[in-house]
Amino acid sequence: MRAYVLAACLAVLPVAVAHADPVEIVANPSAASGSITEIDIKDMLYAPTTVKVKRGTIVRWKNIDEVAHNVQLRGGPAKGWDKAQGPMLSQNETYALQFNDAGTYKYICTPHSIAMKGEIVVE
Ligand SMILES: [Cu+2]
Repeated sequence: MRAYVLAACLAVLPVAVAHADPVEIVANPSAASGSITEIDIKDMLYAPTTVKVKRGTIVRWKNIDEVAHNVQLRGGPAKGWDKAQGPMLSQNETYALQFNDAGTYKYICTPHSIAMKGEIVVE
C-alpha cells in the first residue's frame, strides 16, 4: 500500500514541476512596464497594506524610509518558493514581483516582522 501511494505521488510530480512559478522577480523594477501597482514603504508600514490585483500584475515596492526594508512572501501560493525573501532596500530603491497565480500572498519585512505586514490578493 505504501509503495502504491509513493508511485501515485511520483506520477503527479512532473505536472507540478512543469508549472511556472506563482511569482516572478522583475529584473529591472524601476524600468518595469505594463500593469503595475505601486506600494510605498514609509514610516515602518506598507502603504497600502492590502492591494487587490489581477493575475499577471506587477507589484512594485519603493522604500521611502531612511531605514532599510524588504519584502518576504510567507505561505500561500508562494509557499516553498526559494526566492521568497527579497533583498534589503535602501532609501528610494525599488523591488517588483509579478504575480501569476491567484490567491492571497501575505508578506512581511524580515527585520521588522512584528510591525510590518502586507497582503497581495491576486484574482
Ligand atoms: Cu522593515
